[in-house]
Amino acid sequence: MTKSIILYSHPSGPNPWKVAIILEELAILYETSWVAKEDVKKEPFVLKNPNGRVPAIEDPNTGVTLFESGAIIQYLIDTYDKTNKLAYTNIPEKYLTVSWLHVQMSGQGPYFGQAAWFQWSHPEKDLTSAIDRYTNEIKRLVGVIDRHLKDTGAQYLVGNKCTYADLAFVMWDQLIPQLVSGWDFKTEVPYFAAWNDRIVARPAVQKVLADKAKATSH
Ligand SMILES: N[C@@H](CCC(=O)N[C@@H](CS)C(=O)NCC(=O)O)C(=O)O
Repeated sequence: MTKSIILYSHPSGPNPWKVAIILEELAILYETSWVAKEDVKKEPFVLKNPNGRVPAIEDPNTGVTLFESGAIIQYLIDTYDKTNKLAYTNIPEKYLTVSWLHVQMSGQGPYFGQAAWFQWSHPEKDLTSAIDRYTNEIKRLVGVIDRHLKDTGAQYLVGNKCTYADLAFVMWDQLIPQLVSGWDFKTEVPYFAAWNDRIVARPAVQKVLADKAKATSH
């Protein structure tokens, strides 16, 4: 497994960076191939991801091409996490980790994404009810994680090990101060805030946040 994986990405959205975090955590060789926004829905990129979005990967070590960040993360764990650094093998922990990844993919990603769309990109501007809907969903979901961490007394979503599911949340969570302006979440959801701080402090996450800042600065 010595050839570099190609990660198809573009600088601004959080989803490709979720995959970069797993690549960094597992010290997997990779190169980033930037796909311009106007090219994601066209050939040749749609031959890699029929849904026309980044991320996608190509792994020359196995011949696998994959799309959807959650599926890519599970592939990287199954193929490269031989010491189970970021995953459990025992049941139910193994599947509870999958549950939280699904919460990220079906809840956090889409709702945070819609909040961002209606605040920053939608052409019409009289959008109070749409913005309220999605910012309330952000607060609800953050509250779910806060309560879960409080109830279990654990450091992470599944027990006391940081898994790929915890890591999948961190890029979107970085946007909370911008998406829900004026929300003192450090005080209102302290278990969530401490969990987020633990994840952000990891060297792999720091590296990816620095790479993203660099990629978006020009
Ligand atoms: N569910 C997908 C979402 C991917 C996604 O929305 N990617 C954004 C960038 S963060 C994108 O490609 N946007 C361009 C577009 O939709 O045209 C995943 O997690 O991989």
